[in-house]
Formats: sequence, structure tokens, C-alpha cells
Amino acid sequence: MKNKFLILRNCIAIIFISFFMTSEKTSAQNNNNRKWWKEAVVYQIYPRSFKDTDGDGVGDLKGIIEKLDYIKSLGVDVVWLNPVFGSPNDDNGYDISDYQGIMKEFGTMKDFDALLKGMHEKKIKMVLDLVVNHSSDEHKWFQESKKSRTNPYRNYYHWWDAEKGKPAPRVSFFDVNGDGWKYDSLTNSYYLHYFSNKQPDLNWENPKLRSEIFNMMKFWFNKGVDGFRMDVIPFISKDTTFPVITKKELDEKYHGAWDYFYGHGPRVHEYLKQMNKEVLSKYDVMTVAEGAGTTSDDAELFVGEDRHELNMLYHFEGVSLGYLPGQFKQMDPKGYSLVEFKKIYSKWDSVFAKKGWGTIYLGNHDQPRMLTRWGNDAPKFREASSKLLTTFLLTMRATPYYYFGDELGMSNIKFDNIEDYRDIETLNYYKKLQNENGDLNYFLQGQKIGARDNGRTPFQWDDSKNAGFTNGHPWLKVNPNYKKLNAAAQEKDPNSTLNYFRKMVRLRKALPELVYGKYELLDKDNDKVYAYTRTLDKKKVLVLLNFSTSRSKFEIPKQTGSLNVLMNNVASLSVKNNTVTMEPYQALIVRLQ
Ligand code: TEU
Repeated sequence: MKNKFLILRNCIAIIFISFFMTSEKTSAQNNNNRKWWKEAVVYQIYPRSFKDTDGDGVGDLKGIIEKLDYIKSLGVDVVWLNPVFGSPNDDNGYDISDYQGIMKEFGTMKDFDALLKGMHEKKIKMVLDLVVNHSSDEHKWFQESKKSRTNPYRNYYHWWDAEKGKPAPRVSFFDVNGDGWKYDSLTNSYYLHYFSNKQPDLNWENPKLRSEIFNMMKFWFNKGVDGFRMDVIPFISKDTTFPVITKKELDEKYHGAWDYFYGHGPRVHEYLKQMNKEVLSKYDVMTVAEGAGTTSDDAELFVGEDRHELNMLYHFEGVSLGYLPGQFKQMDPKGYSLVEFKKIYSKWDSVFAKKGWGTIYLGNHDQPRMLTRWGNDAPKFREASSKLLTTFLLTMRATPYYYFGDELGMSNIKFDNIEDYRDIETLNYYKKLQNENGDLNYFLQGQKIGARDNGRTPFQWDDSKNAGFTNGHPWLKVNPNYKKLNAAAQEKDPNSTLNYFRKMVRLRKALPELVYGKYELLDKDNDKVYAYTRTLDKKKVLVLLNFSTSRSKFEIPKQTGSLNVLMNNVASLSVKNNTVTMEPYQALIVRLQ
């Protein structure tokens, strides 16, 4: 009897141990690839528009400090701040004149240190913006560089001596004439600028410049900063013979796109490897490449673990969908195709399924408000479609980059007049069109959807003057819908978009399958419903998103018992025989057996 009991006990023990070992193995496999920055939800703050405390109409660091409890209440782990460094603000901080100082409108280094400390005390990490493809022309390096051809800083930038003739054309994104070279009579030379002529491109060929940048990065990491988002980082390497690029060559080799040409410089990966070896590998930090000029074919070269370069990359393929080809940010009157949308995000999931890691975003400071662009800002659909987009962002296999104000369902301001715009991109494109006798009206219509300023209007805190953003005159108009649409009102409503975002963040944190699980697209040709599953260790959830203004049916895999619904963005649920009839913009997350 005793023996029998022992055998049974041992058998149970063996079964238990082997079960434990297999489950250990699976979680160990996952553990190997687990990283805090994969599990994080990143909240992007455009400091200029978040909260002003000194009445100059521009947000500041003290304003962010004041709102730390709010940020914490969202449940996010990381805050990415757009550039906070010394800058004359030709391009709102993307033109840096002092990499180790704070922009005077935003405050002082003391404020910065207090902000970093305050965030860390609340267990929120801070990511800064690294803008090193170019500096400001007011940076002391450039001020020196332009003085003479023999100045020690001459080679910090790309100069072309005019006696060699005009340099081969390069396109500038923000230049009034679209010209990427600017002539400087003082030294009878041209300098290169891919963006505005106040943003000269830095010369990464020069090892001294590289070491200045690496030291500057160490300065911030030694302060305790947790990572960098790297502005147009694929553009840093140039063929400095500046060969002629013919239209034919551009079309055949570079998909007809200047940014693709710029993103494929000869030494970019060598530079990033050096940066990794000398700086990044020495700290536990996260890095994300703004992947301008890259495609799914070369993304892995930047972020594959075996490459020792960067952690994550964000692509532009998703946010470019729906614009008419060859035109500047003009929406296709038919809107965007959901089938194409699914194709793009599914393809990018597969890119990072084995190597590297992706990001997901639908809005940022260069984009219009996600609600207007990807959802529906008509009053009837605002709330549901805003929650649906939040559901999408927080259920994909990629680190979500969530743009401040989207949790309220903020929408495009849609200015009628050019005078209301502040963004250099819009203003200079307008001037360019004026010079060319272009159709200004058509352009302004397009900007109501596409302009960057739509995503930069001040945060709507409450219904007091200027939405509680400033006591002064806001640098950019506040969206008049703030009277109803503001954080204070949404705090009080358990069903607000704000509280929905909080719930979604909590759900993502509670279910590892939403972070690491395998992604599978269902019913790919359905042009109304975006459906996918996320599976990890036999745990499976189904995400159903009705991206349309009409009721849509969707057949779900057969379930025993009643449907286990984890999330529903509308009050009702209609299921019959495994067919769900979804309300316009309904989003559901269902646990599958
Ligand atoms: O944006 C890079 C970039 O590719 C932009 O040209 C982008 O395509 C454009 O804004 C879309 O309208 C980065 C920054 O995010 C942006 O704010 C800066 O203006 C730009 O670099 C220059 O630093």
C-alpha cells in the first residue's frame, strides 16, 4: 500500500515537474526577449502645447511637472518629449543651437532636473529627441564653420566651393524654393540643408563631429535620461562627392523619392554601430529611429538584435496611406482603404516577428489628429471611433507611441486662413506655391486634414479661458471645441475616451499576449471590420474593430458558453449564433477558448 502510494506520488511529481519544465521553457524563451521598452506604453508630449505656467503662451517644463499626477494616472511608462534644447525655433526645436542647454521658453536646466527627478519618483521613464542630422544655423559650430574655409569647424557641415560650379541638386523639404543648397557669399560656398535653410546638415564623415555628438548623448544619459527618439536618423550619411541624381535614377533606384535616397547613405550603419558601441551599449536605455526614407525591406538593418544598432523603428507607410500620389498631403476624396491599412500593419508585424521590434502610432507632432485622419470627428462618431483607434494602438505587437490629447479625442482645428498657421512646413509651402502661381485654395483645403499644426494645438485641460493651457496668448490657437471637450469633463465621466484609454493601458499590462503574442489577421478582404487574434502560450484574444459608419456583421470562431468580452467601447453587444453585429466604430476584445 505504502509502495503504491509512493509510486503514485512520484508519478504525480514527475508529471508536475515535466509540466513545470515545459512551461518554464516557454516562459524562459519569452523571458530572453523580454525588454521593458517592449512592454512600455509611450506617451508623447509636445512641450510647447502641454501646459504654460509663466503666461508667455508657450508650454514649459514646469507645466509638465505640474501635470505629473495626470500623466501617472494614465498608466503610461515612458514619456517622449519633443526637443527641449536651446533653439531659435525655426522648426519648433528641431533646429538646435545648444544641445546641452534648455530652450529659454521651456525653462532652465534646474527645471529639467526637477522634471526628470519627478518622473523617476513616479516610475516614469523619460525619452528625449536626438536631432543630429542637422543643427540650427545659430549653433556655435555653424557660426564658426561659415567664417572661413579654414575654420576648425568648417568640416562640421557640408560645404561646396562655388568655383566648382553649382552643386548637383538636392531637394529640401521646407525650403521656399525646394532647394537643399544655400549660397553663402562670405566664403563663396554653398551649404547643404535637407530641411529649412536654418537647419544645416551636420557632416558625420568628420570623426570629431561624431565624438561631440556621442559625448553629448553621454551627458544626457549620465543625468539619467532613459533613451532617445532619433530624428531622421537614416539621413545622417551622405555620399560627399554629391553626385548628380537624375530623375531616371531617382525613379529606378529610389522609388522616385528623395527621402528614400537620403535614407540610404553609404555609411549610416557604420555610424550607428559606432554609436551603439561607444554610447548606447553602456546604458540600459531605449532607442527609436524615426525611419524616414526606410521601407520594410531595410528596417531590420536598423533594429535587428544581431546588428547592434537601435531598438525600434517607426515607419511612414501607415501614415502616408490615403494621400493622393504626387500631391502634397491631399487626401483621396474616397478616403483610405481599410484593406490597404490592414495590409500595411500586417506586413510590418511580420517584419519584426522574428527580429527586432516595431512601434505603432497613428498621430504625432508631424501628423494631423488621429481622430480626424483615421477615425471620424463628426459628433456622432467622435467618441466611439476615438476609442476604437486607441484599442487598435494598444493591441498590436509593437510599442505604442500615444500622442498627448488623443486620449481626449482631440480633433483637427482645420484653419481657414494661412495667418493662423505657425508651422514652417505649411508657411513655406504656401510661399512656394505663391511664387509658382499655384492653387492656394486647394492647398489650404488639403491642409485642413494634413497640416502638422492640427496636431499641435494646446492641450485642452478644462473649460476655462484657453482651455486652461495658458493665462497669456497661446502661441497657436486653442481648438474652440475645448468648452465641451476637455480633460476635467472627462475625468468625471467613467465612460469618457480618457477613462477608456486608462482601461486599455491596464488591459495591455495585464495580458502579456497583447504585447508578445503572435498576430494573425482574419478576413483580410473585409473592408469594414479589422479583425485579428493575439496568441501566447495557448492564450488567445480576438480583436474586432468596425472601422465604418454602418452596422457590420462578423462571424467569430465557435465558443461554448457565453462570449467572454474583455473590452467593448459601446454600451451594447449583439451576438447571435457566433455572429456579432457590430455598431458603427464598435471595438471588441474577446477571450477565445
Ligand atoms: O520629421 C522628419 C520628416 O520626415 C518630416 O519631413 C515629416 O515627413 C514631415 O514633418 C511630415 O509632414 C522630423 C521631425 O519629426 C519634424 O518635426 C522635423 O520638422 C523634421 O524631422 C526636421 O527635423
